[in-house]
Amino acid sequence: MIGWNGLFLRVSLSRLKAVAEKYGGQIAREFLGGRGFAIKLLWDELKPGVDPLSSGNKLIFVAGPLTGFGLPSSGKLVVAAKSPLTGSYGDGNIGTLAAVEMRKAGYDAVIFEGRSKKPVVALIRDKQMEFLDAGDLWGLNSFETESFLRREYGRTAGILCIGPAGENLVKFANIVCQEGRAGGRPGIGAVMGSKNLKAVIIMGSGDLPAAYPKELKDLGSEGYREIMTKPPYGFWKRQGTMMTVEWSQENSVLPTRNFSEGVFEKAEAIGGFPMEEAKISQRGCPNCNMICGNVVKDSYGRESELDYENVAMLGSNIGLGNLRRVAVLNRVADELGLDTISLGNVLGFAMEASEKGLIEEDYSWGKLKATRALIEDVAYRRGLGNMLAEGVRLAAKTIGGESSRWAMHVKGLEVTGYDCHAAPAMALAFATSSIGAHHKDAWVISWEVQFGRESYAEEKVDKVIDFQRIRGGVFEALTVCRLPWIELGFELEWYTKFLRLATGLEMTWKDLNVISDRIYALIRAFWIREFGREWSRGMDLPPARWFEEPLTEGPLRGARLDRRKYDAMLDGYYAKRGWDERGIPKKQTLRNLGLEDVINRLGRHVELSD
Ligand code: PTT
Ligand code: SF4
Repeated sequence: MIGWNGLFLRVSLSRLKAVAEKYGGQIAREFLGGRGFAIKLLWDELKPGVDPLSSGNKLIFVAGPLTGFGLPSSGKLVVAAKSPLTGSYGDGNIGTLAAVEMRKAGYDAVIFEGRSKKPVVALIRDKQMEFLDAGDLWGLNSFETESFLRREYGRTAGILCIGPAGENLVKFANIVCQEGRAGGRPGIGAVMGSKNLKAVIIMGSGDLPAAYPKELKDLGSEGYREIMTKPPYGFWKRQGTMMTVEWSQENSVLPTRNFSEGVFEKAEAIGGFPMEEAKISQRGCPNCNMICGNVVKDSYGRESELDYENVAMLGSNIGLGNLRRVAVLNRVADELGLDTISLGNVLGFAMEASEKGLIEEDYSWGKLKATRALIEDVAYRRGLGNMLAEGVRLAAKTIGGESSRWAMHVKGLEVTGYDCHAAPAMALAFATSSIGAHHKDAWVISWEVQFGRESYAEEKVDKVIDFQRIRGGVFEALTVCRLPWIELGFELEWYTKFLRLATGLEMTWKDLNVISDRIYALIRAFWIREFGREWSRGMDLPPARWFEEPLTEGPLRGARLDRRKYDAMLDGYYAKRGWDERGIPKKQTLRNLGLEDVINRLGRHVELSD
């Protein structure tokens, strides 16, 4: 096995011990890395029904076979665990030096098990492992924690940490690094907090093994040059994902006031162009020459790194039309270690509940001071904040009434920044994504706008699956950034070439798609195992609001999803995936994907179709 290190580091936080563990080439060939390894480990090792915030859950940091080589946008890491927000498989993809350092330290993954009695920092320095007392760090925000550790370990150490939200087990707490990279939307930061693990520092000094090192290096350099020749490169460097604000507004998909509308009257004030005026610098992930983190000064003069999702969810979705104020909320979310997307959802939900008189507290749309205070209440679990800290699904259960109709989530994970009243394919993508409502697996909205919004044609189902294979499967398993491909048109063939030179394996995209389908089927099996007889195809539905309440503003006024046509689309989706009418993989499908062992184990929880 070359390209992979062939080693996992298994860390017991209960015993404060770590062992390096070899793994075989078969898992590498069948699951590649990243999300593939994460689901394989969680499926094999977690007890079904384990409480995600108990010591029985495992927190996995895992890279892919391209991570750490000098290849375009390859400094990313998958962070995964059973999610406390959804109750099933959860992960995120974070740009971090820790990805590169972990691979140079000789590991492809670090698996944290158990729970430390006291707060600790795990320090991995090549093959040495230490546990540092984190008593003084507990309670600090993520920026303070990182800067404290950097003073000791320097600029090049890989550092991942949690803020107070992770410590307080907020169900959508994430992991933060480099003052603005953040990942693990489905509460992976809360899992880290439940283990009393405040931060992880990784420093590696080894060389990564490659099948053809010189050729790989040369092709990497060529790839970097190629990226710079792509026509959208210049504009991308100026705006990054922020260009999407104007696009979403033009196409009536900008989430507005808790996804009740797709256009926002103050969109112009929070878009890519005002961002350019406010921009003071740019940051990004390691090994990337198209860095896209736009740093602006917020209303208080503090730095805040903006991406589209942050602005859509903490701007239009809560009725806030001032970029520097949005930047205030984004900065606070980063410091506290809260996922901005779920946060924007629970805030929008609370504002709507307040407007409708379902809660006593007065939270009007778009008020900076009150919203900021509410965000802190969420992180510290005070008052209404404590209820919102459970995520929008549970908050709606608590409030009751009709509120679950406009609690914007799928399977418990809050919807990301695209309104789908008039976007059936994107709604299907959210509904069938492997972790709940995230666009990462299949961002089909831009394609759908060109194809035609009204249609529920088979091509849409094909496109969702196609994207899930490429993005949710291959990019997440390789753990490289998908933005060079999707935003600049950096061709997919580069990745099969990189993989061959790194690992010696000749794989076509057809081969990679099979790996992808295996990963997707295993993640689905994990969901079914966790929910057992409670599982139903109703879990693959987008939020009720998109079916029931038409848009009242903008060019698509009157639009809403059609339930009957959506159901037909979902049937088509299941059939193409080889899943039955409940959305459960059939025995033959599992066999075809080399997942025979899953048949028996899953069969104990639900009846499987042939
Ligand atoms: C990702 C999700 C996104 S998706 C954004 S903005 W985006 C939000 N960013 C947050 C943030 O910032 N602070 C915070 N406290 N919470 C945040 N939550 C939200 O998290 C991110 C980039 C982006 S910016 C995107 S689309 C792409 N995502 C990729 C992916 O998922 N896979 C992949 N192979 N490549 C990707 N490239 C791009 O990476 P999650 P990052 Mg992210 C301030 O974490 O859980 O996956 O959710 O990690 O390093 O910040 O890079 O318009
Ligand atoms: Fe990170 Fe952006 Fe570069 Fe992707 S394009 S690797 S998200 S800086």
